[in-house]
Amino acid sequence: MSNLAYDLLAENLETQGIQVETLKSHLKTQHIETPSWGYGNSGTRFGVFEQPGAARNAAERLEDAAAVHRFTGIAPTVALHIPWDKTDDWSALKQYAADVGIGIGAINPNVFQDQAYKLGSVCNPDADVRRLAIDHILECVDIMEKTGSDLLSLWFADGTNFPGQSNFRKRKQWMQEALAEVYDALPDATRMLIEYKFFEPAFYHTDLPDWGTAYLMATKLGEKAQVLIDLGHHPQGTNIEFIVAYLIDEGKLGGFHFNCRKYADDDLTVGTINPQELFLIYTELVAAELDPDTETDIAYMIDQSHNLKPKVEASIQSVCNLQKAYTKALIVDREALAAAQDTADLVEAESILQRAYETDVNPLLEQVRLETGRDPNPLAAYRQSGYYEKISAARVGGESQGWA
Ligand code: PSV
Ligand code: MN
Repeated sequence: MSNLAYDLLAENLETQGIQVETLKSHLKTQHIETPSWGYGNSGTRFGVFEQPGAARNAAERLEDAAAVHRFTGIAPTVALHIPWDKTDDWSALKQYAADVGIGIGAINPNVFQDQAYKLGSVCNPDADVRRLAIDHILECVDIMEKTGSDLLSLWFADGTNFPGQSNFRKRKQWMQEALAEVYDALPDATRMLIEYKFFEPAFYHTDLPDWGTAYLMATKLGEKAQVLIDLGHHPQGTNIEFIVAYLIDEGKLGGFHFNCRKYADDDLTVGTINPQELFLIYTELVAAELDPDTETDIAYMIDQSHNLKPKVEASIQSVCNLQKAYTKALIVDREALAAAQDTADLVEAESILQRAYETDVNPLLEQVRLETGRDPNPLAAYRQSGYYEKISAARVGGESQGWA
């Protein structure tokens, strides 16, 4: 069946020298990982509002991630957080994931919630606590082997709240020692991603506050260690696309945590308030993807907790926003942009980006979904599917294992 809007867009793109079949093949292989913790009840430090149908355990979180993949077609894996998703039978959980149609992605150790970590984990002045934290991360390396995951995603809440509280240089060395021990335990063909965050939960200093400190650690460790950028973890106004380009050029960009920071961390759905920033970030990512001389292996993950929106819907919406940003970055006229940059034609260079950003790519995305056997409108199809009603009726009572 011919779709007029798609035909017109395709014709328009072809006239601009873009091969639509190649473009569609990029879109069909896009891979966004959703977080298991986005499917369970969560909240702010002021409270947690429970939702009907919220996933209570790892199995239910896998089911929801699989539902997001069924409707979007580009979210085939889910990240796990340990101990929130801990089980005593990993092979059964792995099999269940395969049964419901989802793969297990990054393993995230949790060295921030236990009482022992009140003054930090791998940078805690108490050697016993540092040992506890390292042992937990090593347990997660073991879980990687049991689940077939090839990514260990590390974030440390370590920092201090008061001047004089702790010795910065000792803490730096403890961080290095801990990461080195974990690095040595990593199985072949796996990677460690080091995430930074400039503040919270500590407010005086943070041990890995920015891409530079994470980069330094990753560089000291070796090839298997790379930096993870979480969009929510920068001061206001930071040019994240520049950090992306810089780390790619150094071969050190390993992964992303997508979300939207309005005030702090993962406040909102990726691409809601900052769609242009997201597009500019993707413009750098796509530039590397299309460059035969640049090698990248970047894990694209969402890191959001959906406190008010229905969780599966919010995840579908997030995945679709990322799909749109990627598409717009793929239709940037790269040759014309390079020419405008070479001749310092500032107005033309910006206009080229603007033209791509302002293009309505929805007809193309609808076509791609049809060609991959999905409904052209994932959110509407999900709403009609009855999944939400089914989980709301089935998931009543019981203990919740996780954040809340
Ligand atoms: C911390 O704010 C963070 O971004 C880390 O990635 C954690 O693993 C995640 O959020 C969940 O708390
Ligand atoms: Mn994160």
